[in-house]
Amino acid sequence: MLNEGIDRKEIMDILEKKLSKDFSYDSGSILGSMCTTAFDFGKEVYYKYINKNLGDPGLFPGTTELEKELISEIGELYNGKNITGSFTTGGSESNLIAVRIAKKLRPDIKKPEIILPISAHISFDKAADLMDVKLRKAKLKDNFELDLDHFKSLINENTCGVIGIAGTTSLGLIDPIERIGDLVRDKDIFFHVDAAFGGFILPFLKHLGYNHPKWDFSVKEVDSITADPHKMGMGIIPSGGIFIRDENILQKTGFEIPYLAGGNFKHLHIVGTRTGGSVIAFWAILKYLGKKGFIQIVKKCMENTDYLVKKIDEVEGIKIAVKPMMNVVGITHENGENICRINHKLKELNWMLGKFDEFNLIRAVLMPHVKKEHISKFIKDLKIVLE
Ligand code: 0PR
Repeated sequence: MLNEGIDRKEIMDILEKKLSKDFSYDSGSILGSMCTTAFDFGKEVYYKYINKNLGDPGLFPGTTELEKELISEIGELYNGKNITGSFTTGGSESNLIAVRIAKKLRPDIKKPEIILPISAHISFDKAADLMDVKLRKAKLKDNFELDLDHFKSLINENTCGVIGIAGTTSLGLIDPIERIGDLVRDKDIFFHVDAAFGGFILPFLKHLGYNHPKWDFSVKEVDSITADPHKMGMGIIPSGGIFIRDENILQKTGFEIPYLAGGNFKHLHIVGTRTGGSVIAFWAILKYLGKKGFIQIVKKCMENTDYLVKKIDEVEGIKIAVKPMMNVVGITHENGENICRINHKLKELNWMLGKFDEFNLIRAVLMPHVKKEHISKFIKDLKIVLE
């Protein structure tokens, strides 16, 4: 029942008590999340501009301009020119938007199909379910690489879109984006890259000497990219992004909203009212950290990734599933035994990792909040659990 109102202090005490059940990033317990603590300065900016609503851009032309500027700047980071797009609630919304665009651009296909790797995120299943699109999933090889021959064999006259992933949810791997591009060259098939996780690490890994394959707008067949500030961008939860090459997509496929106080406009979103605060916060985070700041953060994450890999190598009976391409480490049994069974024991010791039964692995994500001492402690507990 709603009461007569209680004072702030009491409310804060109640909240502290209730929320003490939550896991915290800085405890190191959260070893399997793709989110992290937002960058401090971003929080300050977010709080200041928390009332901005990009769902009615005519009322907030300043915020709208800032969003455009940010999209274009990130588009350049992804080797694109005049890239358009928008900030979303996260990777799921961005992927839903991409599937919808792929479908809308091909009204001639009565039973539209999308080809994607089996390792793709569940948001594509949601999109397919909601939009009545059929997904055709390509197999992976034993080394978790996409089986491109199988992928190719799934393309047919009903294909309206193909998906590649730059930073898979389970292992942080990058699909052969250029080779997928070859398969759809000069075909009227929309090519979307899901870099929800990879989008704010891959551009900086390059500067640390990692020689990863091309995954962005430098592959000229790539039509759109998902990249999430609330993952490796250290942005406010929730904030995702969709980046689109063709500036006419909005005109061609957007929803028109004619009655708003700020005036008529078109958008691609699932949601209506939309946070401007987290977009402004991300603008501030990118400006503040710059390339140099991000490279520093990414460098630490990769040092910790290498440290975990080295420590796993020293533990008998287990191994890494595959050499990491970014800060995601899959751990599996050396002899093929079920590793997922130990996950609940790790949870009892407060270690929260991801678990992927279909690939027989548990997943650690070395986000900026994970420190070397957390990894050492984790390895100790892992040894105990394995015994
Ligand atoms: N695309 C990829 C490649 C993803 O890994 C994810 C989410 C998404 C899209 C969807 O993003 P949103 O969750 O922003 O809609 N990957 C994580 C996952 O499902 C999300 C996550 C985040 C999971 C924090 C756990 C966690 O603690 O594993």
